[in-house]
Amino acid sequence: MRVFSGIQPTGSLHLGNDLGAIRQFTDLQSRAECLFCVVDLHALTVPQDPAALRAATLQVAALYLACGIDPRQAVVFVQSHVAAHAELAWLLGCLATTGELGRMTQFKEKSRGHESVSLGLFAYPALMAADILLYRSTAVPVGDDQRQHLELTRDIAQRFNARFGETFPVPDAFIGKVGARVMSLQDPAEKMSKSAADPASRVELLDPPAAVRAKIRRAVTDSGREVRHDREAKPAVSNLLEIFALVSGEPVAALEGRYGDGGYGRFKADLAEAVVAHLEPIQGRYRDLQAAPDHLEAVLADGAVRAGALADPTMRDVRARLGLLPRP
Ligand code: AQP
Repeated sequence: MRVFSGIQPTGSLHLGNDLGAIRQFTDLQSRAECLFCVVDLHALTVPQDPAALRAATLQVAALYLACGIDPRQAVVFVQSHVAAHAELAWLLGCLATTGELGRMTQFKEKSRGHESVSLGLFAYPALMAADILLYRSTAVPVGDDQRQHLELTRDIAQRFNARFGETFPVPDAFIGKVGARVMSLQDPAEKMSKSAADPASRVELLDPPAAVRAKIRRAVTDSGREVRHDREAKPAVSNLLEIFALVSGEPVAALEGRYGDGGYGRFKADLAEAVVAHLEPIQGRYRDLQAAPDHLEAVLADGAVRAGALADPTMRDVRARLGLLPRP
């Protein structure tokens, strides 16, 4: 199994990124060949401040390590350091159609209300397909929101193989059962997101304990006082229960049993402490990495070399199959 996944440096990582994606990365790294990427080219599909993008790219990479990704096991690198991502995105973009790209929910949501958006935002799924197929990846751990993009990657891989001969494995999405869709603390109908306007909607991995406690105290709940998991009738409380289960390791049923109809006050206070305890070691390791920036730089330099070496043979093969002349 070869695993590829990435996170955009579009803001500060939150519990959704951690529980939906990074947790799966750390689970997989000891039993598969893994590549984990900071997808900075994806971030450019919406306007970015250059200094903020640079800082966020390093921050995501540091948080990968702080959350437990081990660069001796997994290849950790920055997307723009391997130029083949952009080249393959162009080639695969010539196989994707405007009809299928226009149907992508993320494109519709991010372009809503704008008269015109970047070509990059429209072509985002072709770049994502390139990221994955460049390494002939077979499994892609992602949150549920990326399911549709992954389906398109599979279609593009199959189309390429059918036209030009068997080149790419058709990758499978690797989506966790719980945590695949962590919802906003302010609106359980919306996913928790880095770029949502209200910072109270998410717990960021680098939030200090006081901020975590305040955000969870202010999190919306449902009517009634019963702590029960029911996504339909109690979407807000169900979301909090899932977060609690994931950060504490206790099953949802055990938490329901403990808090039952005792109201939301004690439940939220204990949830806040469980989240603070979950984040504390991550933040400690993050501070250590900040204190030794050379280490992170070396990890990313090594990652770029290792990723480039895996990408080269794919690109040689793809160019030849498409009819491009070999490079002189
Ligand atoms: N709320 C979430 N619950 C579970 N998983 C999530 N992921 C994101 N939000 C949640 C997963 O995290 C990985 C990285 O996501 P991304 O940064 O590439 O982009 P995204 O999915 O668009 O995440 P955000 O936070 O909402 O970013 P912005 O606001 O920039 O668009 C992916 O595996 C994703 O599924």
